[in-house]
Amino acid sequence: METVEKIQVRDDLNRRLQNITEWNIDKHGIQGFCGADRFRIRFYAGGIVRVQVSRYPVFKENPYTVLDKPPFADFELEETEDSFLFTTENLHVVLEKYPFRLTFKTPDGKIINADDPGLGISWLGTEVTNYKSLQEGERFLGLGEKTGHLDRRGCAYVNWNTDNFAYGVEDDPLYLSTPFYIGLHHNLCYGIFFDNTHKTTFNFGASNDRFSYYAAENGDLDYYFIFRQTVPEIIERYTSLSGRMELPPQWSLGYQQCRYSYYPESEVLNIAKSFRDKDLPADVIYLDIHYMDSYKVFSFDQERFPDPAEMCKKLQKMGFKVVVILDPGIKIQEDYLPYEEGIASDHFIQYPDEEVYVGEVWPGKCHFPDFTKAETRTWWGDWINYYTEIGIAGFWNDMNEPSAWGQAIPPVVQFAFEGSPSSLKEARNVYGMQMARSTHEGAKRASDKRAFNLTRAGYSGIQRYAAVWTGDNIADDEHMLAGLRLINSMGLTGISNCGFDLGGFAGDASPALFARWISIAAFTPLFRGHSMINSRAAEPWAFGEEVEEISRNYLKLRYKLMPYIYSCMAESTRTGIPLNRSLAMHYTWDDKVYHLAFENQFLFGPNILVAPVASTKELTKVYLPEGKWYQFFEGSAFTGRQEVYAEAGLGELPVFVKAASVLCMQAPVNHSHETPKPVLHVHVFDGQENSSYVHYEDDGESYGYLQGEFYSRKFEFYGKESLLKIKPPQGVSASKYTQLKFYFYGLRQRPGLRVNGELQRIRRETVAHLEPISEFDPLPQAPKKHLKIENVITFTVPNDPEEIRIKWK
Ligand code: MIG
Repeated sequence: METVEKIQVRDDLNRRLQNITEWNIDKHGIQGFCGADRFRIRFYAGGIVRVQVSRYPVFKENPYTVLDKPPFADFELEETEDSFLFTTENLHVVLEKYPFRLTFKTPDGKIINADDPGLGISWLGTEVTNYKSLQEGERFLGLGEKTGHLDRRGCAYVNWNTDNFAYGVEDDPLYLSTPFYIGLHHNLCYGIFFDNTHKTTFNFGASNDRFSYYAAENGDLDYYFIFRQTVPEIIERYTSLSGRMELPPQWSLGYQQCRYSYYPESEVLNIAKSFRDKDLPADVIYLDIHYMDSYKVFSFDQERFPDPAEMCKKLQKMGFKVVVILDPGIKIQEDYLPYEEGIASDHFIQYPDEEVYVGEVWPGKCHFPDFTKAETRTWWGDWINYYTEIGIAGFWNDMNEPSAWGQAIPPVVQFAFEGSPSSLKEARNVYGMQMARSTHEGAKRASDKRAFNLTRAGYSGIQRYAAVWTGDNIADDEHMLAGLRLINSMGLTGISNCGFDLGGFAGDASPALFARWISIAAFTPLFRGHSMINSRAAEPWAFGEEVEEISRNYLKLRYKLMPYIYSCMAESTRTGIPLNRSLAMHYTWDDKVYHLAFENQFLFGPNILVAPVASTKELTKVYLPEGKWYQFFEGSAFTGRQEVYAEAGLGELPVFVKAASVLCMQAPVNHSHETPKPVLHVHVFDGQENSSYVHYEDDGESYGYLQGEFYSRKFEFYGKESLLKIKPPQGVSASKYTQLKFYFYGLRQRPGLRVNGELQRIRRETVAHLEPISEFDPLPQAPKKHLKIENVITFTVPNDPEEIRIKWK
């Protein structure tokens, strides 16, 4: 046995994990010791391997993220003098004994991921680090809400949930920590979820050319290694560990109007009425902190909101749902029930000497609930009833990093951490997620309707409890585009429902910026306008008539796309694959998608490609990946794997649809509780590939879908056979649509269309997804362009439950 220690270092300062001295193989893997340090390796189904290394007498685990472990996988073991070779499913795992080093390989011997031979796993004081050799050409994706580029190679990041007001587009950290990334090289992809809630650092070859690493200030080296063939499969596995989103209420996928703050009641009602008067579809209006009495959560200001239940009723009649902000800080004030109860039942965070911690936030001096304690979560959750009972339908968990004036809560404060008390150092990154969880669980107990829940802070697994928004962004083009990278990156990290403050929170949007931002945001899951106190008015009508018309166009488009959006969200609850997908998700090995000019492009669901453009540009280059693409608004077709120029005047967002696909739309509605016209518009884009798509409907707000109260129907597209099969529906509910109207793009002049064998009579129609914009300029240089597609082949058939077969030549 040789020892690798050449230089003597002080053991407590810099120490490497050493030789394996003892081990024990069991059914699920191996565990043992390297001197005083313990390790354990477990093999799970689906190409997942968990590695734990600890300097403590028992392994430390995060109780909040991996709630259900996948089934164990079988493995074969070959032992040599100085190594173990585990073979499981598609993976070879080599564990060297002297010293402890891990290498993950494919069955044919290609290295997927390997510990740095010299440094492997090491400690600097209490900080534990796993060094991984950089592979040639290795790229890195993920880490959720992190600024920077799509490919994170050469960059380093810190996970430490931070209230970062008006952050710069390169700032780190922000509000949310998801220590999961995907590595890519030589057509191999893997995921690593470093499940440690302490402050963690990820370095993807920043300031060095030797290794990537992840490190945690304290706790164990505890990670899940995931090997799959494709990025979506890795996300599917990662979300099988960290959880998936529940189906949000359909209204929450409509337009949401927020403001810091709308008050009093008359203003809230006026804003809602303006949406209806101006024919601008919307579903949600928010109450920010000014609805509260002295900023006390679970209270209303009596003067501004004398009868909130009555107000909610009026809004409900107009088709609006109300979402209220919740801040965790509980004002220290006698006779304020949440304070009294919190003190009496020990719900607040304390110092180790048992003095209750005091921090200052909006209400003044506050105590903070310890959401890492089950009783406290139940207590907070029960308070949610205060709102649901008066008709509030959604919750907005803010300031939950947690944030307190000074932004430096002393790390010594204590948290119950599910019975193994800990300090802020371990609890900070999960605090926001546990607040969101308390709210979500409370809302579920309080009502049989799905509530909408939104959070600013979170940790891996947050998708189970809430949607996420990217906090206090800035009203400029750079921020808008950087925000899309945050959203797409969250999608790579299991967060399927997220968005940004469209228009920008801090600062004043220009009319052009607002118009562009609302057009782009129509293609993000959370579609919410918000802006800061003392900034200019930022409703869709506040920027002049032209911007109002553009906004109306994209608001209506959003509602026309609702069948597709809702179906994709339903799919995501089962797979974890998000609605917003960086091109790296499906075109992983195409270098162009990482090019700085194209890295913001994304797919919205499986079929729609959006090329975001700054508001100052009228023309842009778009990269179309492999396949064939149709300009969504104009119908023209392009072959992929090329850069094309696309016009991008204000109101004209470059959007493309993938060939060989089906896109289901409906007639516009004013809000999600308005019944759409009973016609499902099925847009079919001809192409050579095969594809399938599951259309999904339910009542949009109850939990009945879990008992089969839904309607879903699979569309199978066979490109080579020129065949579309619509399979019989599933679920016990009826469809809202009694007719299917088809629109075919890319067919020959006389396509000889047959429906169930019968020759179908077709019509030719003009399709316009956007209305023409009025001419506001008295002396225009050129007439305004109306985006439309002429001569689209259409026909309508009843939405019969038997299989429908459509064939063309
Ligand atoms: O200290 O509630 O990110 O969206 O409008 C600021 C007021 C507190 C921060 C949130 C923002 C919200 C604001 N809040």
